[in-house]
Amino acid sequence: MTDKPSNERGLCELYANDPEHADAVVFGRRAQADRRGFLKGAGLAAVSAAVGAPLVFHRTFPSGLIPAALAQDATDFRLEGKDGLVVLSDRPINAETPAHLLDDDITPIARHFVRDNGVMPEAARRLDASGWSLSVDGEVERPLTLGLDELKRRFKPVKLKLQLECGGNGRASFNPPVSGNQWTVGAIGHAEWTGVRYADVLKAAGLKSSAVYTGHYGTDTHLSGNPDKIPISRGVPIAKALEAHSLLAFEMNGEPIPAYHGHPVRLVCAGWPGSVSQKWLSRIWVRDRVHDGAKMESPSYRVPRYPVAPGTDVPDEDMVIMESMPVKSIITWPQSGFAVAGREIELRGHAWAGERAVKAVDVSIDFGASWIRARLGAPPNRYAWQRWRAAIRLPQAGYYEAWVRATDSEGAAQPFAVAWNPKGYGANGMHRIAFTAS
Ligand SMILES: Nc1nc2c(c(=O)[nH]1)N[C@H]1C(S)=C(S)[C@@H](COP(=O)(O)O)O[C@H]1N2
Ligand SMILES: [Mo]
Repeated sequence: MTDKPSNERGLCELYANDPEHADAVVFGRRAQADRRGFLKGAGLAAVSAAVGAPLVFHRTFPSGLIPAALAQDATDFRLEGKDGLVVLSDRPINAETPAHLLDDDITPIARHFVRDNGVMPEAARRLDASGWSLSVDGEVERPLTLGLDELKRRFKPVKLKLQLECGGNGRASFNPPVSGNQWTVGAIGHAEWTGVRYADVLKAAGLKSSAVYTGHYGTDTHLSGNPDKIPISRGVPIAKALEAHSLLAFEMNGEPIPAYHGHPVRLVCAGWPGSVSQKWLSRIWVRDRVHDGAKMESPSYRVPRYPVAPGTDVPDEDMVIMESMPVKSIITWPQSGFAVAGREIELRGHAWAGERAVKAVDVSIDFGASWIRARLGAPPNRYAWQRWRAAIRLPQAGYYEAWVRATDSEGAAQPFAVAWNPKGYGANGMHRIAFTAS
């Protein structure tokens, strides 16, 4: 186990220049404080002094908890065209969105997280689709090669609001830490995608009865510069590809897909780890077996087939491919650190549940001792996130935390602390923010 999250160049530079700041960016101040034992065993008075206000629900404040007020990230890095995102790495580009910037129902392009495994293709950077084509081959009756105009002309356009979440979102909450980008809560976005159905394209090619899985390829290149190496090539079972919400998208929020997000065409196979939604899509290889492309192999995007104790070494053969992402929610208003004047506050945010729907959202302001049911909106379409709101009365002035917990259509609820796994996937512990009332 390593506590260095990544050996990618951007982070190395960051560590070389300012290791303390790098720790805060990469692990979050919460983990940083944890590792130093900063708040270990701190008494109530010390906690109150640290957050700058008395703890109203001090009787239910769990010992050893780091107050959410001290668990915020900061960074000086900026990504062009991305507004306020926290850059975890600049090569490859990995940037997440602070929770309060995810308040919109549709995430603006400037606020949608970016997760690259390799180097963005040059043509995409110039928004040049002239040389682009997509091939569909393998276990099909009629292999296809499609240009952009043909793709748009031949198949019916579909517009859907779809959540896209990185499998590693929330990894920073793992203890012991696991390697990889230390995403906190913001490797999630919810855009309106326009495209054609993956199913329609596969039907046009004619699936053979031997077709069981897809293999996706993009035009991005490997970080090493070696043209024989592929940064990522994942796939899905045929049933997921044929699902009516799986798209070959060419527009994001009504614009041609921007360079960062896969110009000119990407897949969106919602509800599953974001890695199956290939950007800069150039080839679909229909397979007669589970695809074995880059990052399909164990332990990438896999979780143990049985529960494991934190820190356990799990043999590769006991790791299974992650499919649906688990139920999750975030508080998008207020921003952590907000000062309320008065005794009333309306909290709001979004909730989503991978392949499932969200059935209920509950909020606590007393560290989980009691819960308040939030109002929950219906999703505009399947795989869209759902808006929740909760009007709360505060008993007195002081320091509060708001915790949020969503429950899905099968009754699965978010845990306080996530089940640990070796690669840090599917972390869905409750989101917490801090606020004070005066
Ligand atoms: N070609 C290609 N597609 C890719 C990736 C990549 O590195 N290359 N990253 C994947 C991962 S891990 C995620 S989480 C999503 C992120 O999509 P976004 O950058 O549009 O938010 O794209 C996926 N598709
Ligand atoms: Mo991802």
